[in-house]
Amino acid sequence: MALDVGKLLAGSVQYPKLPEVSPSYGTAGFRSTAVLLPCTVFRCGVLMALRAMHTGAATGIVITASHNPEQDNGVKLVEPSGHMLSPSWEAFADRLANAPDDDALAELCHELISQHSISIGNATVMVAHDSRPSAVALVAAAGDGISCVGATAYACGLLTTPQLHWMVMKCNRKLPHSKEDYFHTLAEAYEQLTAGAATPDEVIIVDCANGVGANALQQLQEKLGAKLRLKLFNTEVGVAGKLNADCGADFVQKERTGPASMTLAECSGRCASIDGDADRLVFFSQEGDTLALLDGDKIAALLALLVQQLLKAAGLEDVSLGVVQTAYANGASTQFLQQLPHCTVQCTPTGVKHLHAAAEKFDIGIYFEANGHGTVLIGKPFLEKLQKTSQAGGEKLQEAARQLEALATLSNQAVGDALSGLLMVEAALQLLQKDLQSWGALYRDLPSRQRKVSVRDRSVVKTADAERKAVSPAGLQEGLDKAAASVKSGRVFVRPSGTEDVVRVYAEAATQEDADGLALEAARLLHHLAGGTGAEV
Ligand code: G16
Repeated sequence: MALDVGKLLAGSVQYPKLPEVSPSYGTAGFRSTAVLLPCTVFRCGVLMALRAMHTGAATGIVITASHNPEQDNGVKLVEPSGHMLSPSWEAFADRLANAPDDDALAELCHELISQHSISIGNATVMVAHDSRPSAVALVAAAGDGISCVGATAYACGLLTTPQLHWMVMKCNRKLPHSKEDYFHTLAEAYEQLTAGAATPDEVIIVDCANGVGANALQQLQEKLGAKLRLKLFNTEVGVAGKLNADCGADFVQKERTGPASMTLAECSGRCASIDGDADRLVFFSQEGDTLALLDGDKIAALLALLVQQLLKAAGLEDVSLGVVQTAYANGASTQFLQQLPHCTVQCTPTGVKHLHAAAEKFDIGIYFEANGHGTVLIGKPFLEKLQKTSQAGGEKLQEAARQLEALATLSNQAVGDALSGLLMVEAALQLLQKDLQSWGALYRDLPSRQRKVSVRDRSVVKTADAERKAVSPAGLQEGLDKAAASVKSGRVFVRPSGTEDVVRVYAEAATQEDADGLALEAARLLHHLAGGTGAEV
């Protein structure tokens, strides 16, 4: 069948391309103020329909701007494997999003169709959305884009981002993949992994960012029953102005303070915080005046210890175990992981797509960004080995092998998932007999500081070496090196954000004062050399 150009163009005129808007595929898809997005989302519908036809499998779209403000929205694109859109298609996504509304759009589609020998025919794109008010219009735009090239949009409704990724992955593996199956699978795997361990006395307090994760956690709680008790805060889903407002994983991690709506007493329990689309997770507990933050780095360290304990018990220490981080990983966490036996530590650029690809190369790959985005990947060859172990050997060995299998089911194999992560952390704490204090004491974070700098055009800042070095503008890296060398244990880098129109600065040092000073100096330098806007930093 050929592409129906008339139908495509008739669809596209409903979502006109605004000349002043130049969308760019960033760290995790397209993101902007919601009112500017309908055209981009319509075209993402077209793209993911063609990707589904090309692969002969379902693809996915999630309408979400994650931790960003409520008035923003965005689109995350999901491969048939459940991973993020293949980077080899990103450039095309950009071209499609920026094409004018005329024959050029059809020509571009024809180029993609012929380049990949796509045969136009039936295909499915699964579409979900978070709780933003702009979701309805954008879901309709995606649906129109999907149907105008002849594919079917399967409306999955209000879901967490990782839930949709999981459903696409399971659907294409011809496994049960309903919303209900997701909760059932997680709860059952958690029960298997923790069988024999004492159920925690403590209630886990979860800050839900007033987002879709609140609904999802309620459903998960129903499945978990008394195995794990959750008390949910910030559950005003769909209430105007509440989403991510002074709460959620990004707020807690960046501001180093508990959510504004929670009392000090509530914040001093065993607390977790997720973000607006429930793909990030951090733990915290208020201790006197300070907030003990257990971020993605600490989660990776805890899960690495759990995996090592299970591998040892199963007699499988010869497998390759890797932990993948980004430049944002606290230097103390990297040092901690590097001294673990049989554990390789790797650094990639920011973005789950990079970490996931690197983690997949290990038998067991743990990846976490410091912001709490991550999961544990357990590869098929390893699982086959495990199944043999489960059938042979002594009782203890078999038990550990079964636990590793349960961990492989509990951890979302498609993408980082706050719900799955929460259960993995709780299971690890029980099996390693740790509480938040002893977990936090695994290593002591170096003091750090993050800042944002607005510049005229953030693309002038270019980086190399997994974003640890700035290669442009000229003189920036030399200035950063000099500043870092002037303080004890100083480390600093800058990188353009792929989700916000800012350049980010990260600095760490032996003291908080030095980390703050280093971040400020780097921000000033950046403002000066990269065309800073607004007041001098
Ligand atoms: C997204 C990505 C993350 C990334 C974050 C910030 O998270 O999925 O991998 O760390 O953006 O990226 P940047 O620093 O480029 O703005 P989320 O939770 O917003 O979808």
